Amino acid sequence: MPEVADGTYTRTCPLCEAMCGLRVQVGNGRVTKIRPNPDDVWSKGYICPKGTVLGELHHDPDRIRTPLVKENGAFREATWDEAFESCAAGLAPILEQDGIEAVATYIGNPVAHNFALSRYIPAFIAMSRLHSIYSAGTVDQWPKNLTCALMFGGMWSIPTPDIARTDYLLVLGANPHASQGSLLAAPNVLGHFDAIRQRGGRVVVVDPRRTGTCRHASEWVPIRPGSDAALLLAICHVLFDESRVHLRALEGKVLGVEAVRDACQAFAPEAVEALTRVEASTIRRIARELSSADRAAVYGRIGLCNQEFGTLATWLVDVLNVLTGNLDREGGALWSNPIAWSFVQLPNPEFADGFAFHRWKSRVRGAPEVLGQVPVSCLAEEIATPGKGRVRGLITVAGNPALSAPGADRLDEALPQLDFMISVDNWLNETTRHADVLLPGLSSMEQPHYDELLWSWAIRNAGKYTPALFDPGERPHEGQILLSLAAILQGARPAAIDTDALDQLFFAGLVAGLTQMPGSRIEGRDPAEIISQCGAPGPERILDLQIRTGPWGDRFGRDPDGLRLEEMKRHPNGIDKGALGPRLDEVLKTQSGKVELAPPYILRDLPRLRARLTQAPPHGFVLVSRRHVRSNNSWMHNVPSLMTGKDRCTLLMHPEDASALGLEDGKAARIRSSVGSLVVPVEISDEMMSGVVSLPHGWGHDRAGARLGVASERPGVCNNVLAPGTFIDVPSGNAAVNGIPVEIGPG
Ligand SMILES: Nc1nc2c(c(=O)[nH]1)N[C@H]1C(S)=C(S)[C@@H](COP(=O)(O)OP(=O)(O)OC[C@H]3O[C@@H](n4cnc5c(=O)[nH]c(N)nc54)[C@H](O)[C@@H]3O)O[C@H]1N2
Ligand SMILES: Nc1nc2c(c(=O)[nH]1)N[C@H]1C(S)=C(S)[C@@H](COP(=O)(O)OP(=O)(O)OC[C@H]3O[C@@H](n4cnc5c(=O)[nH]c(N)nc54)[C@H](O)[C@@H]3O)O[C@H]1N2
Ligand code: SF4
Ligand SMILES: [Mo]
Repeated sequence: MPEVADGTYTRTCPLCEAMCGLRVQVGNGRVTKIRPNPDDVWSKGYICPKGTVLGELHHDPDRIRTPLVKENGAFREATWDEAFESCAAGLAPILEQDGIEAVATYIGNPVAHNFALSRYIPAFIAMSRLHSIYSAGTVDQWPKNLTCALMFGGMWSIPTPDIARTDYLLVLGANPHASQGSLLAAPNVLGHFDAIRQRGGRVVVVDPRRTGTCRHASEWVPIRPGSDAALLLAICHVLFDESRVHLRALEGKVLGVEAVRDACQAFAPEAVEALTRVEASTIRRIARELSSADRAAVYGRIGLCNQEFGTLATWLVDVLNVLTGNLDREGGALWSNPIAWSFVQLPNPEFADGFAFHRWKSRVRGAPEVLGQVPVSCLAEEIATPGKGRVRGLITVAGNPALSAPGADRLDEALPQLDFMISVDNWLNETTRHADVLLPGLSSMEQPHYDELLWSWAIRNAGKYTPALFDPGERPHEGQILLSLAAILQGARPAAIDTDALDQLFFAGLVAGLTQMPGSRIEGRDPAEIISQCGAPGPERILDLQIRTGPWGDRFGRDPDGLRLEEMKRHPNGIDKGALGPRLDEVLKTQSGKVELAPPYILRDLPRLRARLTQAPPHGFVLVSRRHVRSNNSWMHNVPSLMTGKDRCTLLMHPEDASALGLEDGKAARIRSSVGSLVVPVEISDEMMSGVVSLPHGWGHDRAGARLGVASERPGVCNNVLAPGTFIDVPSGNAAVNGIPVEIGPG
């Protein structure tokens, strides 16, 4: 008997920030087809090729459904009780001898997309008392977190470009043609770019590669990787020089305008030409266009963050939005106000007295802590270097750092040196093959869906709930897995763990915190009274709380017509509360109560950039990364229908560069950096600017012991073998996986 009745079901795709609405057809207990949902209030029928493969992911014969425990070097299937007993037995000697300090966790990207993980990762961190925390964040948005912390007072107070209403959009280091938008949640981003042009506006894309996004833009501006901060400072320079700074409604709400004026003195357009390879006249023109447009927004993403001057470049995006008076303004950059708030919006008690960095340093390299983390590239040496404080135990949660971290091969060599490793993951892959215990979560279709984090930078104030489609039976959701692991880390015996009781403890703390939080929508209420109105433990109860205490919530009876989860459930196509509006006063949490345009910590990095202006531009090639719409970081290459067509793991190179090196299209080249070397087929294309080559990230599926039948047939190579772990953006510690100096020759 099929467990699900034949029919068509409404769902939200959990794979990326576009959060598209889907219609899933089920026959005989299997997904037979997935189409876009035209009635979805948010995505209105938009979808990309990945949205159609959720069935393939769910039915993937390689997806792990039963816990695996390693015995004598080989995995065997185990019961959940056995698996947790193994976790406790494996961690016990480490905890007894060296304490919790010797156990680290690595938190991967899907945590942000998974219904249960996103709502229980805070509980896991708090209850386990783990403090050695690594994450994909330090190869991603750490510079943005840093600049938002200092400028606006919240590391996740990230303004989103209002692409639906702007007239002028300056895009740097983002390729929504592949990514579908990042720190910018919007379905059909490129459709918005087209619409901007159709209404007479302009879209300018700054990128060393003429990406698919450029086909939807008015102009492509090629730039030398890593030099965007100089370009943006030169734009600021022109704004000051030509009296084009107009704060508009921000007048009186901003500190540090003069300091920015001083900072960009040395960066006249002519002074940055050689470094950026962008002509001074182009820079002046962009500055004039940006400041004359009625409504304009600057938007930067991974190409800005994952580079040597990630913090400066990321900071300057919002500096320009302020100097042109477009921050917190319709058609500029605005903060969303989602139906269900996210945990990341809660005040962080660690920084109650303001943000402090470098509070401690990593043991081996001495890398300073920033926002509670050191670069993920430190993890390999922290495991491999003997001595007091060595990382002996590791818990990975939905992450594949053996491919995604810079210096990936070093980590791959270090992981077997751990005394014990646990992975919470749905596949046996390059990372999890090293685990001693693999604890699988549910598939996205075996659990409800409602994005926890991503609505925080959505282009509309909205929300969407999807119930589970397939019954997971007795298998625990990842919240229960994490709570069990937290208890084990605190010394509990697995047989004695009651995850509902732990859930209750976490939830009660959350409610109590909200009742005491000034300005919260249940401030001053009795926590017991609130909890009595909530349902059973689980991620849905947390979501219900997030909705009911959100801007449109029922405030537990205070606003009887307000929203609650029950009401969301009656609207499977989502609820839309309209376009974004100004809310700076609500968002701003700096100590000064103003936007801090020139935080000293950020300005301190300027001399490092200024030095580059007078240095001779480096010779040789630099490597950047790319994404493809049919991949998702490292973990969707096992989906047969996404793997058809020509090889995608190629080294993109300009025709003149290829002919100078005597390389032919489709033939192998050897690419070397200071830390590694790879052989990879060349793909010649004039979409690359000369001197820059590009490899996709997330490949290299040829490792023994992984169980990825489809991916291993076309493994590709891991570009992070070439990424030196010490090549970082200094203020944030974020990895510079773009702009890596490389040498290239025949393969
Ligand atoms: N060179 C280079 N390196 C990069 C980047 C780059 O552009 N260039 N990009 C960086 C960025 S932005 C990111 S975000 C990171 C990503 O780095 P990671 O988060 O480490 O890697 P992913 O490839 O996203 O791996 C996701 C893991 O989660 C598992 N998984 C998938 N779905 C689920 C689920 O529902 N539950 C559980 N428990 N597990 C699940 C997968 O099997 C896989 O093991 O990579 C970074 N690394
Ligand atoms: N299909 C698909 N979608 C995804 C992902 C995926 O792997 N596949 N990953 C998801 C994740 S985790 C993230 S973080 C987002 C990322 O989303 P995006 O930021 O849009 O990421 P990319 O598509 O890698 O585009 C980055 C662009 O930066 C350019 N670039 C590199 N170096 C520089 C530089 O120094 N300066 C400038 N100006 N540009 C530079 C690259 O050439 C590339 O075109 O995508 C998400 N969405
Ligand atoms: S753009 Fe594609 S992967 Fe992203 S949510 Fe939509 S269908 Fe899913
Ligand atoms: Mo990412």
